[in-house]
Amino acid sequence: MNKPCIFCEIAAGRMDAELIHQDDQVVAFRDIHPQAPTHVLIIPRRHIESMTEIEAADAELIGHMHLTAKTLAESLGIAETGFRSIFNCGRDAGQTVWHIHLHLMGGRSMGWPPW
Ligand code: DGP
Repeated sequence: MNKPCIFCEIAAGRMDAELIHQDDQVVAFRDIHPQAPTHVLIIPRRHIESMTEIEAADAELIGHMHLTAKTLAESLGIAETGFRSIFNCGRDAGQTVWHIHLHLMGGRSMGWPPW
């Protein structure tokens, strides 16, 4: 039997996570291995494996994920100093969890490009 998707489990409340926000479309929670003082993941409730799978009908959902990142950046106090919001897509980008997630990171200065 396939293992259940961990992010589907978190979205359904069957697996613990430090939730920051939830609504009918998305859930946001703290990353278990934070790479910045503030590191939150914003996921859709609906299982979508990767950004290569999104379709035109998902435009509103993806927009909502970005608007949620902006709102959370403000409420978490990283909007003024700056933050990064990233989707990793596929192996070369380092995607390890196959349920799309928008990383929201801030609270330290970051380099570019991200190696
Ligand atoms: P990515 O490399 O873009 O696929 O990022 C996956 C992120 O998910 C990584 O930063 C660690 C985080 N993560 C993996 N498993 C869990 C978990 O069970 N709980 C939480 N809160 N975060 C997780």
